[in-house]
Amino acid sequence: MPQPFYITTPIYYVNAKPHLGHAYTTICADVINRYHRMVTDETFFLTGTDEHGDKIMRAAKKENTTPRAYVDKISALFRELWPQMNISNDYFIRTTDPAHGNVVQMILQRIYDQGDIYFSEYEGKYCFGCERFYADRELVDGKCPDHQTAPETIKESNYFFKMGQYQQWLIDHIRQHPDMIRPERYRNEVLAFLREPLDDLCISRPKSRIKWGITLPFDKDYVTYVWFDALLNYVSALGYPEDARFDKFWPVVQHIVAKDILKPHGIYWPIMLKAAGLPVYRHLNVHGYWNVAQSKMSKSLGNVVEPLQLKNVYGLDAFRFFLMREMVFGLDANFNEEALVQRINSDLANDLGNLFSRVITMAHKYFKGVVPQSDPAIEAELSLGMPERIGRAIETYTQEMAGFAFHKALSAVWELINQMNKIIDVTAPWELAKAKSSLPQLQAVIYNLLEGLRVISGLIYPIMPDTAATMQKHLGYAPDQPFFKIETIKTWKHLAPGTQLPKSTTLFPRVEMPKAAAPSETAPGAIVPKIELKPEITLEDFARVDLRVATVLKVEPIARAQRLLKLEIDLGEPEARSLVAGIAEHYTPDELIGKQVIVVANLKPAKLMGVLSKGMLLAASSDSSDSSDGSQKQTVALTVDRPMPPGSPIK
Ligand code: ME8
Repeated sequence: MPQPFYITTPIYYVNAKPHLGHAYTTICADVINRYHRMVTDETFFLTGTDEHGDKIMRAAKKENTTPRAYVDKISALFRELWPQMNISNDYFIRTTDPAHGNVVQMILQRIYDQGDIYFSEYEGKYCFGCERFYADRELVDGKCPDHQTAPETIKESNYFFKMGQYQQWLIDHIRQHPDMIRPERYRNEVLAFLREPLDDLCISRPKSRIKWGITLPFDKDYVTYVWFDALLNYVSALGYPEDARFDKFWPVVQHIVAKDILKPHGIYWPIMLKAAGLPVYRHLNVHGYWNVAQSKMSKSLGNVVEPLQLKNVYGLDAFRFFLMREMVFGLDANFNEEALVQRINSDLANDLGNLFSRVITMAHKYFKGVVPQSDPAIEAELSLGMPERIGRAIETYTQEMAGFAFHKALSAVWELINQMNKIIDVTAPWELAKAKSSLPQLQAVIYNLLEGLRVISGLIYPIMPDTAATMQKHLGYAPDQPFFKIETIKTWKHLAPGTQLPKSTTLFPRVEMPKAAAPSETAPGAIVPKIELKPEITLEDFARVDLRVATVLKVEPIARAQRLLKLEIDLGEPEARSLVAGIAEHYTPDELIGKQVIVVANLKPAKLMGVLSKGMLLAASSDSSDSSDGSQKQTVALTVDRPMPPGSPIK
């Protein structure tokens, strides 16, 4: 039974062009929306533009144009950008839509009629940038903390919303719904705000000062405060009050915002909903800032990265992937082109791209591009463990996606990719292809790898929809039968033997860092080694790896695995351990017996080609997993330079 799912982005101000921050939030919403479609939810995805208020009026004036012409122009920039970024929104709302204005007036009237709005004279410090009054305690050195300008003192009569009377109700509501605002740090931040008495909210602006807004239904000389107008877009976009979409989607609404607008969404908005007699949203998902060169990236500071420009340089999917993989949802992240290039080369070109082209190329080389049959008995003998590996990846992926931990969901997929690259190294299909007798093994290995690619193509779909479609096309699925439903992705052996695969393609070419942004200067003529380091780890991460000295007692070859040796090692334990190492091409058994080697002693035991391996031997290799025939590699086992008792820890 499909469940409804409703996701919103903030509606963006039209006082400047779209930038990276807007793109990030909107891509997050798109990813989560596509994910929910994947798990067969019926989804509604809303974005739009916030077009009223003083800020916009001043921006229009600066351009010598009318507010109407100005908002039409900038709103169109947002609306036209989203399809180019594969944003799958169902609706694009503008606060200047007449239907939206009607809903705002209806709700204002309702709250006014029940006595929650009053009229009063007020003198206060007003920041024109924020379009709001500031209490003295909120100012930093007498200045607005966001704009670093001194607010102006203004005195006027205005309408106020009795927010203070709902303060205790809101505290109780947040406590009773622990995951209403997430991640938890933002929930705590809202509760901290609520420890101070909540002032009533000034919700009007006299038309003598600002005309560009929605007129108060109970006083034609005033327009409503821009936040009162803006927040209600989430309700009006569903066709409230008549439309059935409201009844279906409102009860499950989730918002995504950055931390800059936590207060209006975490405090004003639930109280407005309560006063209007509408249910409070289910989740407010709050992310951090993208910082460019260490400072908040924003319109006013001018250090804005043009998202479209980077998408054109590096490709849309690579750009979407980078944003989702690099930022931990909820925390700030630094944006720099170098990190983007590094992720493209290591995660996309090297790990995923290389796996894809190796497997498809081998399917063509050994089976003329026809998906081979795979015998379950042979799969058991080889202990490739693909259904289990896939099951684990999907379980972690679904759990992390549902909780907005996109980077962790992607890590789970990349773990599967790395395991599959390892399977190629260990099973060495090019060796299996040498003897007719190992044809069933070759078929099983290639089929299992193709199935793994099929699953990966499904799982990356929310983040990289175009790449997912390309992969599926190259796995022989017709363009009109892509499968992006989790049930299909999970169906083991969905890929039919006998399917003809199109020729291979390069998913992600390696990219070079643009010259001007190169990280450091090197002396002329110096040889620059091309190494890519894995992401940084902490000392604690490293301390989890138990490295020990072991003495090799016995070595045997493994049938049908020309690259593997079975070792028995003394680790100082009561019994010898068995361990499988991919070094048969580099050592004879005799060379290894008696040698002291270094092993990862606490690695989870795994079966390789039917042999249980309890630990991993460390070896230095002259090349990573780049070569598809594996013949160029130099591999040497790590050892100690003086004899040590077996089991000695490496610290
Ligand atoms: O606040 N990093 O509009 P806005 C990450 N109209 N995200 C960022 C970002 C950054 N450096 N900069 C902006 C408004 N964003 C109101 C909203 S909603 C009823 C009204 C994203 O154009 C992020 O989502 O200033 C942030 O919350 C939003 O843009 C602010 O957009």
